[in-house]
Amino acid sequence: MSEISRRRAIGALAGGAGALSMGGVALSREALGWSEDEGLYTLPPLPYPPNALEPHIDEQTMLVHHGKHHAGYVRGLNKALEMLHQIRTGQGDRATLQHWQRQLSFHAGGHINHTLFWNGMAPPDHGGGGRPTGALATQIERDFASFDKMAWQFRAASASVEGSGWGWLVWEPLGHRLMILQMQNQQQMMFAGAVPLLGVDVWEHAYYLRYQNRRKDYLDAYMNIINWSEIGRRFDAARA
Ligand code: MN3
Repeated sequence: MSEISRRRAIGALAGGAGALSMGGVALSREALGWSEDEGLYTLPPLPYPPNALEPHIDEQTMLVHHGKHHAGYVRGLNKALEMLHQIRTGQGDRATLQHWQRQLSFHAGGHINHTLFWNGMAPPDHGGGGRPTGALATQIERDFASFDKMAWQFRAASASVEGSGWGWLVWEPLGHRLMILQMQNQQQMMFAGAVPLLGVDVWEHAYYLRYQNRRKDYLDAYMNIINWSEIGRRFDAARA
């Protein structure tokens, strides 16, 4: 996924098509936690209480996933940016450039993926689950024949990611169509131009406490908490 596409996705997330009110919290430019004053990324709060997605995703998983794993990506991103700054200005070891470039890609991927992930879910009684409507629903029918076929491929592709990674529904703007992709780790196997719309985390840390090795059960549960209105908003923004 190119940086431009990531920025487009985050720009959309940040309210380019109008602020979204979710759980009383309006998403804004601060959705990604960038602090202009400090020149650092900060961990954005969850858009709902950590127990809000029970029983589909349990509170302890949410607390550890957000407070430890996602926080780690934010720290890693800031560290990579700082080390690359030092290398550019002659204070750092140029021989380590490749290492920090890899760190940048991995941790920026982690931070953006998780920010999209949290905001792409909602409790079932606050808009989670169901099916998309509007232009996204029409596009899904065009590109996958039906919502059910898309949902099947999304779950199957996500279930079969080797090791740690993500399943994504993306907008491919050149072909003007939706696609489902697998992502390994936080950044591999996405192609330039793909705009992320819906992504599910299939690292074991996302489901192991409740589901152990039953990734498919976790994915079935995940379908009950997808915030389709937010995904539809990202789709509209990606095509604008
Ligand atoms: Mn994760």
